[in-house]
Amino acid sequence: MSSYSKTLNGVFPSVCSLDCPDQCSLLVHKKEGKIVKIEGDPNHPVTQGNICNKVRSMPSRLYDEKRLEYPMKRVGTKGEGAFVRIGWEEAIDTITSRWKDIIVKYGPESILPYSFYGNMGRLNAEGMDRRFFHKLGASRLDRTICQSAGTAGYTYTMGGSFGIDPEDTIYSKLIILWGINAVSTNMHQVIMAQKARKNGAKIIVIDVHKNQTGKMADWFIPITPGTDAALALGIMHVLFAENLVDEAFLQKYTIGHQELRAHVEQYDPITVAGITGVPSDDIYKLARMYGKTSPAFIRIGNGPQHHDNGGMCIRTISCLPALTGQWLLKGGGAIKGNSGYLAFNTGALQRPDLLEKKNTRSINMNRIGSALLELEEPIRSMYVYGTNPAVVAPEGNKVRIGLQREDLFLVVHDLFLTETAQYADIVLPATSSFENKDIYSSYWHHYMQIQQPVIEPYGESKSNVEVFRLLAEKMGFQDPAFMETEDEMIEAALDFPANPFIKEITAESLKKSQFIKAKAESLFPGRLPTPSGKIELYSQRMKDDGYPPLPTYIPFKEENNFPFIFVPAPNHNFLNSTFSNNKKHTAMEKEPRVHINTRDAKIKAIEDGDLVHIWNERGECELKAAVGELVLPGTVVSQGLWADTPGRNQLVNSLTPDRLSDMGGGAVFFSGRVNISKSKADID
Ligand SMILES: Nc1nc2c(c(=O)[nH]1)N[C@H]1C(S)=C(S)[C@@H](COP(=O)(O)OP(=O)(O)OC[C@H]3O[C@@H](n4cnc5c(=O)[nH]c(N)nc54)[C@H](O)[C@@H]3O)O[C@H]1N2
Ligand SMILES: Nc1nc2c(c(=O)[nH]1)N[C@H]1C(S)=C(S)[C@@H](COP(=O)(O)OP(=O)(O)OC[C@H]3O[C@@H](n4cnc5c(=O)[nH]c(N)nc54)[C@H](O)[C@@H]3O)O[C@H]1N2
Ligand SMILES: [Mo]
Repeated sequence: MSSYSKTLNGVFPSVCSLDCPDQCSLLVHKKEGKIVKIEGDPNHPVTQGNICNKVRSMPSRLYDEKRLEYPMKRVGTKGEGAFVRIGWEEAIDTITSRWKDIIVKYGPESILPYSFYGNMGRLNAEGMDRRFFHKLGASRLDRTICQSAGTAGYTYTMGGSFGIDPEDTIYSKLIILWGINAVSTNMHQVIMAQKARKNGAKIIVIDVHKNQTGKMADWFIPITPGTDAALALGIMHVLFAENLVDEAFLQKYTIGHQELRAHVEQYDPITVAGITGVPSDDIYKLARMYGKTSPAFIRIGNGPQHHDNGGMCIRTISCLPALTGQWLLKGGGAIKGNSGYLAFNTGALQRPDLLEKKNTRSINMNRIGSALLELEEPIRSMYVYGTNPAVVAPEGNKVRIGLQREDLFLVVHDLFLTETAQYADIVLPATSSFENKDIYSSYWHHYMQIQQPVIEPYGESKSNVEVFRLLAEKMGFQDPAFMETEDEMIEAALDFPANPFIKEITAESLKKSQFIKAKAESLFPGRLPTPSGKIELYSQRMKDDGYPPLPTYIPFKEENNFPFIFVPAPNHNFLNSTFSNNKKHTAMEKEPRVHINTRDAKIKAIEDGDLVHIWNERGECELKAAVGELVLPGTVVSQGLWADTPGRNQLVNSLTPDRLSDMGGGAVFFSGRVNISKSKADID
């Protein structure tokens, strides 16, 4: 049991556990033992006292009447959602005895852990759970739903998740928010961009949707989905053609610039305009602005990499700062992800050595529907925690049919009876992060933070760490790894001489300071973790892996002939599907809508506010039409992963494909095509 603060009233330092780059430092106000208010910590150099609406309203989620209080077992048919209360002992007994049975009959690989970062705490998201499933010998899960395509692409160019310090972006003179809805998803980047703007910087947003972020830009550039690599190559074409490149930087810190110069000749602005929908004059203007303004900063978002060609797209965009030598300037360069600076000892935390069979099968989480339905060696049991695949995973209809399999023993551990939990045989109640001890490392800023438990566990809920300890004990696992306390796990994770940047970050120093910055050095001069040690404009490693070695535009995979590319992006007031079941948050977000261009709406006889059907061969859903000029013709955009609502089909992921992106086994949520009609009768 982790001990929590017994002080009933007061203000406690805390961390936001949500899967968000900002990873805010919080001050939690407690009254009579309950959290009554959450605000941003004014002392944290990035948070600076500002937090989003979602987390300011978090107390209403923590004490939502629907919050799970005790374990339950299914009594009705699968998916019906009928459960009765049981005790923890029965729950743990049932799970372990079913698993022992399954292991004897079918082997441990017929059990699959299925998790993501509903809580970013390292011990709870990827600590004791990993140890447990390694020891069990369960199938491994390829956790690729979020940023893996882009990370793979960025890594080919830059060697790892290393960009610039976001705190330096206040010095930028040109800021390109590229495929990131930062107003909603990275608000502190926007605050810094606005500071830079006060000092004369211009903000450019490149997106398929003029959302809140596009609206605050000095220049919004709409683009056809999945064509950003072509735009980046068009910029490179102009930079080389007009001698706007930094030859000295290219010579010293990159390889392949001569090959790149010849290669981008084919991407002239007229050709690129034809691919991207960005007028050639704008491509010239953008390239010249980028070539002539220093320091220039590109914040690379997640949108462009959720595509068939997402890896190559990010690989291509990440070549740009090198062309004009931006990396040498404070506030120049790019950020795709920065988790490299806070790398910790995953070996000690996750203990992969406990997995005996080294060639244990691995299942890509993006293909969970197909995996549940089609694997020759079936998944007989799945244990879901920190994620809600019935809503967030692609090919949603397949996922739900898979979850409904009578012969699948499904356990779900969550704070709520999520859409996924509705299909469970056993439901376990989870503590919120405010009830746990954990450490947090951001994938955008450079701070590591500690969470000390602020409140007592809600009802009978338990943390992921605690549940896996109980499961280990009942499975008879003797390894001391399963008896470690949270403090010991933190010490093990932070003991990592391989990353000198975190040398001064220890369990002790974190307890004292709450957050500590990685002692990162600037990337240049220095050796990058690429094979050559330089920025790889030409990548031999890509060639060896079967990709074009130079940045290249690759069109989408062919699918159906439906007229629209469908981009079901996140919204402002939810965090993926989290908050979609909390009244306060849904009230702020109102209702799910699909943005469609006026021209397309006219052809389809759709008016603003109409309830429209969206469909393809994978599924259908219905959303309210928002008609206007916020998206280009041929593209439709929805926002948010909405909870199931009786009488409405709002499952946007029933339409998304579960094929994998070009790199990293990533998800391609935004590369599917759909048709739209005003009434359901028009579908046939
Ligand atoms: N409020 C809120 N914040 C969040 C989340 C949330 O759900 N809600 N989710 C969190 C998580 S897990 C993540 S990964 C991040 C994601 O946050 P972001 O990095 O912002 O990524 P997305 O919101 O997926 O997409 C960003 C933008 O890409 C656009 N887009 C889609 N396809 C393309 C394309 O081909 N080209 C270009 N240029 N733009 C394109 C979309 O319209 C969208 O505006 O946010 C985190 N923060
Ligand atoms: N159409 C479409 N689909 C998408 C995306 C998109 O942009 N469009 N974005 C994708 C991306 S980038 C991501 S990252 C995924 C994210 O998808 P998920 O990882 O599924 O994220 P959430 O929907 O927030 O669900 C997290 C769940 O974890 C639970 N949880 C929180 N803390 C704990 C804990 O400590 N223990 C346990 N056991 N449970 C906990 C929450 O209650 C919640 O139900 O969605 C992907 N799906
Ligand atoms: Mo994500």
